[in-house]
Amino acid sequence: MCLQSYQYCTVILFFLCLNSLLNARETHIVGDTYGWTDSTNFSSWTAGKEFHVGDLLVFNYDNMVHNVLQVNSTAYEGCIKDTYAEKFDGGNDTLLLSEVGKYWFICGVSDHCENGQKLGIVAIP
Ligand SMILES: [Cu+2]
Repeated sequence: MCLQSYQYCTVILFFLCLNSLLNARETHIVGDTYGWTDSTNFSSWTAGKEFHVGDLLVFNYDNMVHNVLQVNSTAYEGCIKDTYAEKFDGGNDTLLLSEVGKYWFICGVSDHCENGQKLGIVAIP
């Protein structure tokens, strides 16, 4: 009985290790080679992708023309630019998906958000 449960634990541990190897941190370049622009369709960019806790999001853009605002769902839907939680304007910004949940980003410049420069993702375990 004792031995059996030990073996059971070993098997569980093995699969946990395998699982964490398979879920190794992934880096997602937002918009791929197009980057974070107002002419990229981010709904099609996210289609079919999985975002996991521990993954990185990289926003590449011309910081004279764009920025990245991390916002809530209301600001995302309505392109509200003055209630952001975080603002990035480096032009090459890396963001860690540190917890499970939804993440929303918009560009705060001009009417870029209204024109579709917005990104909503869900990070899963
Ligand atoms: Cu922009």
